[in-house]
Amino acid sequence: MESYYVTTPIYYVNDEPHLGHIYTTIAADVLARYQRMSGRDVFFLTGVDEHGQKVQQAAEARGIEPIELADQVVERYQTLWPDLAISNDDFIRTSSERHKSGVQAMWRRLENAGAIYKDFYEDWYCVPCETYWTETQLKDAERWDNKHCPDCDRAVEKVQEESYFFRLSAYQDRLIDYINAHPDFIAPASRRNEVLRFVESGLNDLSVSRTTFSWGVPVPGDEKHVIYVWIDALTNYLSALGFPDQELPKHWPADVHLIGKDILRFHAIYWPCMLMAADLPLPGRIFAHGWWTVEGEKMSKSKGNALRPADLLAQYDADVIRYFLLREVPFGQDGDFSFTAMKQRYNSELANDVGNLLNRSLAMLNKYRDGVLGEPGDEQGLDRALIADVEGMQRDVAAHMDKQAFHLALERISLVVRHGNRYVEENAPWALAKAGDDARLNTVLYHLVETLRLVALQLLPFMPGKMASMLGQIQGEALQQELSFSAHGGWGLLKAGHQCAKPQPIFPRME
Ligand code: ME8
Repeated sequence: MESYYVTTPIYYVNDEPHLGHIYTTIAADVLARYQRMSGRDVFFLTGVDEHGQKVQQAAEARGIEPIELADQVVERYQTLWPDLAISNDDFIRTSSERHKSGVQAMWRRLENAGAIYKDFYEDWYCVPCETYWTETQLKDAERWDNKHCPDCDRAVEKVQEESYFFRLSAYQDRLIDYINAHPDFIAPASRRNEVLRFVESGLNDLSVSRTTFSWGVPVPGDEKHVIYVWIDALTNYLSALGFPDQELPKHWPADVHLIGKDILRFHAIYWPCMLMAADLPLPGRIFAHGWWTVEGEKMSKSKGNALRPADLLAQYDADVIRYFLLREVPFGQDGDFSFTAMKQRYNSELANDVGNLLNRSLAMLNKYRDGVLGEPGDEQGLDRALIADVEGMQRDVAAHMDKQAFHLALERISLVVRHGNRYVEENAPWALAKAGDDARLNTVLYHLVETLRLVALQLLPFMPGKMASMLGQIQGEALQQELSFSAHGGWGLLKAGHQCAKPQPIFPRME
């Protein structure tokens, strides 16, 4: 079976889960579910990033050990993910032994390849961003005084210490060649160009160890040094698979690393160069999505306005949240979250379109046929157009999912739902019933139910709970088995004589 490996970033434990974290994880989950249904051997990884100065400081501020802080936040993530129907296959913690041995093995590989050397470091460090800046970079930044982080504008600290370095500069040309030879390696295209320009402007070697704090993985053989948190964090994608015990684990390389645009440089520059140095294959794609603002404002810890998943779940079903986040904003672009927009989309696309088609179709099937499908008669043009649209949807959704274009996939499914509602109007089953045209009525009801079933199958990765209940009303018992596109995606699976349930509204209108 073909492997499919999808990852989320590992989230820092110095913050609580918020909208941004659930966004990436939901997107990864939808991909994982879609690929499972496509028959691939999926490994879906998420987890937490526990090390580094930021976490150590956050723990100190609370008067607890870093590991206690990490345990508390891990608990939150681990109860949150099932609430959002996240089907991750593993959850990696960077404080775990399996991860630490993976990181140390990676370090040794880089060292053996001659990609690491010891020197002195004198530079500027931004603690919140965990980023080192050179004088030149600071001078280029907006502030004239040269003492503020070009990314977050907070004060940077001057640091001078003994440090190990990774020869990032040595991989610059290879990385440029690789990106040029693999146009889909970094997505969306605008991000790819941004990375290319950055790499072409020249890469400096990277300081990859610290002696100023201890909460991290020690450098093998030189324990007063802690491995830089990004070398540590990025290696999670391999350590979770059993690296180094399994030299090339079966799911490596990853098919796609989903990340937010804030951490693009680490994933699209540092990580590929590390892998080249370690002589390991590179991931298939790094997809950087955009950022959410909430009701027009940037979420920030200082403002305390981060949207908490619990506040969302108090008002909306997990499936509706999943649908909205992936439908509202083209994946890759920035967007704004608002409760008004969410309610509008819910009412128009889920209640009025999907819910309505399901309710009216099953209601008519129950009214005219006691819920039992009749033998469909000769196909007419309207029927053939509907089937063609359903089959076109399946092909188009597959193509969109290959590109992580969730919004386009959902839009395409929406077209079929609206087509279904139009088909009801055009065929007016109530008139056929009145006229006693049994053959045509059977055909129309059959086409409606098959359309609904195949729409639900496409929507299943997005809204697993709601669609299971939709399919349950249509298919009943048959739902007990694992659904796949190859076994259940063909038109005509339901046979005459099949009993459907009475309609149960799955998307009641919100006032
Ligand atoms: O960066 N909109 O962890 P982190 C959309 N530990 N997505 C957002 C967001 C927003 N406003 N805010 C955050 C780290 N995110 C590192 C990663 S990976 C080897 C190490 C999401 O807890 C987005 O996916 O700061 C972003 O990349 C991630 O949260 C950052 O999470």
